[in-house]
Amino acid sequence: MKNSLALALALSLSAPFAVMAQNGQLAFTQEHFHHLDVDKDGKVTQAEYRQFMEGAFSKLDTDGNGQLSSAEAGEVLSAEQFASVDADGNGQLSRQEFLDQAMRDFQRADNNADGSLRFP
Ligand SMILES: [Ca+2]
Ligand SMILES: [Ca+2]
Ligand SMILES: [Ca+2]
Repeated sequence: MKNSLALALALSLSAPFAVMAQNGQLAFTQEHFHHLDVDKDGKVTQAEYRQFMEGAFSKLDTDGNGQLSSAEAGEVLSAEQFASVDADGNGQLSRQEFLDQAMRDFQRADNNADGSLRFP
């Protein structure tokens, strides 16, 4: 669960449909996948994923200071999840911390390490 929290939170934020995780693995619905696959080539590349997560960060950062406070992230992250993304432990999530977590999620989901995700 905490391993894929950034993806889960971004999807839950931006999409009117539920994220499903099965056996601890990321599980996209087809709708999720199409949403992430901006150029509709059937693959979600790292660039597409990163762009999506940048947007999610901006959406969460309601005061626009470039950091997520626990209050801003509180809607989608538990205190424990927040702490695990807050790498330097300063009580704020920087864009870098957020994207680092997101890209770790991507790499974990990219089973064959070809730099893109495909809908199963
Ligand atoms: Ca694509
Ligand atoms: Ca903020
Ligand atoms: Ca931090």
